[in-house]
Amino acid sequence: MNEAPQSLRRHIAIFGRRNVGKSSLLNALTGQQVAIVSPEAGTTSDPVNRAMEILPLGPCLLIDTAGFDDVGSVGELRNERTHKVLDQTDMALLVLDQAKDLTLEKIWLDELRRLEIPTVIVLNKSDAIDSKNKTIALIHDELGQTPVVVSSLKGDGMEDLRKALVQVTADIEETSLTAGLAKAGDSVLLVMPQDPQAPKGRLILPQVQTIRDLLDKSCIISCCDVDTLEQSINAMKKPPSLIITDSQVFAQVYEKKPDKSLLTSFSVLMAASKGNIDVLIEGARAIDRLTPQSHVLIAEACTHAPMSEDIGREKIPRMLRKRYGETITFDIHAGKDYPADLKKYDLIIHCGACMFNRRLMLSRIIRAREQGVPITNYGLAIAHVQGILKKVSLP
Ligand SMILES: Nc1nc2c(ncn2[C@@H]2O[C@H](COP(=O)(O)OP(=O)(O)OP(=O)(O)O)[C@@H](O)[C@H]2O)c(=O)[nH]1
Ligand code: SF4
Ligand SMILES: [Mg+2]
Repeated sequence: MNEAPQSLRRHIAIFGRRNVGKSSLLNALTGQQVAIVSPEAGTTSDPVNRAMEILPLGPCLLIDTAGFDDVGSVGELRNERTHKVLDQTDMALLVLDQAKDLTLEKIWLDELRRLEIPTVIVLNKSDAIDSKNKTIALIHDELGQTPVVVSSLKGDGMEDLRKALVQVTADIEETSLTAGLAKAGDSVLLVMPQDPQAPKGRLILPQVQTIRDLLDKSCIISCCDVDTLEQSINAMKKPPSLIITDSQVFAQVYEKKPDKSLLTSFSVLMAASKGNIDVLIEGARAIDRLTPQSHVLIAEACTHAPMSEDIGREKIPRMLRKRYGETITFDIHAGKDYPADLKKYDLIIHCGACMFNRRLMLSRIIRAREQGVPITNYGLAIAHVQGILKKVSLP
């Protein structure tokens, strides 16, 4: 339980052709022989994950992949798996061991740049390269970036690689969940109804993460249910500066909240920390442009057994049917299998992605944007339909 959840680890994926030393690099970075290495091309057939701390980056998940130049029908399948890793990649290491033909590397680098994934180019096998400076210059000319030079075999250059990773991290820093909404000494009231959807005996991840974020900021935290909201506020010497609510009871909480208290929801905080909040708000407004013929994709990032009164499968469809009638249609996709072709949809309503890293949500947002389909999340959709979105405080 002391381990950082995967969603909070920086996902660093290692890409490159077969045999360039990707698995050796993972071993050299972790200081352990975790990935199988061999002179045979195609040794790694499926992505291999390894959790580790990289100081000062903190908890990371290194992902070793199969070489992206694999051939044949099985090779094609491996390439597809490697390509799928992009969806969860916060940072990439693009590994090469020569500079003669960089056509494939160029294609991959273009894809990484398109997905806005910060990338470090790594020239491996420095111990076996004769004209190092010439090779570095060629790579720079072809790919527009100077490689970090390492030898995974000898362990050389690992410190330079860590430094390069730290440098690119600045681009993808996840901000504090309550950034700009709460500061040290503020009193914050959390409205957390524990309905049948809530897991028995524990709190859900967005609530746990919010409490941790507020504790780190030295805020004064209180929790209540909607039924005890008024009592809780009355018991306070002054109104809380911020109320964070479960989005399903937005409207009730808004009715009862003191004028001076800011109001937001756990899902709004998640939307801001996991994705691009502006795009997701724009997506929520697209609800007004739906018609009785619209086709909506409900996307859940993980698979869980549907529950009665499930927010994605029941509450949101019911809410939109009430407005647009029974002919509006919904497709539900759960887990990592997110449809590649989104064009048939008029709107995507995504879950809060609490179990996943920021990159997964960002890559889904980029894909939706490229295909011209608006995307929002559960909490923002509910807030918009209830007419509360304008009144919600954004981090
Ligand atoms: N000389 C030298 N050889 C290396 C270095 N890094 C890896 N190798 C060798 O290169 C070969 C391939 O290494 P791997 O780490 O298996 O390469 P890979 O990219 O994971 O290969 P696939 O899994 O087949 O895609 C092995 O024989 C390694 O010993 C290095 O820094 N220097
Ligand atoms: S479906 Fe989405 S919001 Fe629900 S637990 Fe999974 S990742 Fe979190
Ligand atoms: Mg390998």
